[in-house]
Amino acid sequence: MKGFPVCLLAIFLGGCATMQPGKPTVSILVDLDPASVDRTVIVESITADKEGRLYLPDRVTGNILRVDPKSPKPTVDARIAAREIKGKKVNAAASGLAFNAQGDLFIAVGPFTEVVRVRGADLNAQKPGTAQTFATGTAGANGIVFDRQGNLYVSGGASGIVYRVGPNGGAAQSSVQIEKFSRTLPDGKAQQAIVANGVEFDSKGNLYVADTARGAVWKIEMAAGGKAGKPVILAQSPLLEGADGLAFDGGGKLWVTANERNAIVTVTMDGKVEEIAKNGSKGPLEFPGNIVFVGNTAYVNNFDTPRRDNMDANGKTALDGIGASIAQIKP
Ligand SMILES: [Ca+2]
Ligand SMILES: [Ca+2]
Repeated sequence: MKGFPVCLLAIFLGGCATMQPGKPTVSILVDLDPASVDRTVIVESITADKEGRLYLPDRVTGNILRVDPKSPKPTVDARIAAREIKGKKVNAAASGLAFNAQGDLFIAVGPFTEVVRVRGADLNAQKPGTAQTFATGTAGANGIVFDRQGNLYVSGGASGIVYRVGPNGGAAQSSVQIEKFSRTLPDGKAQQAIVANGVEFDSKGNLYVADTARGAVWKIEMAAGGKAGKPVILAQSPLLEGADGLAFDGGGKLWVTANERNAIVTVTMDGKVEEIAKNGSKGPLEFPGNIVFVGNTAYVNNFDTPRRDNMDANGKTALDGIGASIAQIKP
């Protein structure tokens, strides 16, 4: 009843739902490994194409999974082949992914220190395409995002570097440096040192970087021509510990997954942090990795890493809950 007077007023102003302060609902769209809860599929990130279909790279197989929310049965639409590096087989273990304006899909692959590309025409469940090298020299490649000029920005994890790659790919250049930092998790043992994780642009072309280690979001103003300003902290809060993926909603509010807290929080442009959803180890959020909006619905990949609030009562595994999956958040 708390929102009732506001809602009554809103009826006269022509709307009600958007005025209601009620919490959004979180549920599971699809279990990506229905026979298991034990990481036979591992998805660290999610994105959507222009038609609203969802894409997630599976670290176990190198498959790029596609899920249409209207009929959520995953298909394999492309693959990232494992490589032999220094005599050892190295799996792609892909992280962030993003489409460019032309509809080609780009995927950050930390173990290759590369960003790879699948052409839009090769995203095909009947004949899955194979990813090819697009950008090199991106050590710790994690989150990726395009600016409006078609330049690709790639976060470098614990190094704090955000790389920049032109629209034609090639060797990455350092664009932004977030100061290094490390935090000890509440177990007193695990160290969290990733300061450049999820990356996102706002409508004005400013860059935002999720700082997992500090529990913070950085803002970087970008001058015309792409020169980056000095990073400033937009928000820092215990609610943001484990900050991983970022996405703006239609109202210009930044949504952040706080992976190690099994939580989703929002950050306003004046730095106010608010918790939207949080749960224990049983889900529906299980170490949420990234977030993407399709209309008013947000989709989140459950990375399901056994850490902090996502661990079972035994403090070692994350076997309760559903495991690798996509959670949906509806207003
Ligand atoms: Ca499962
Ligand atoms: Ca789990």
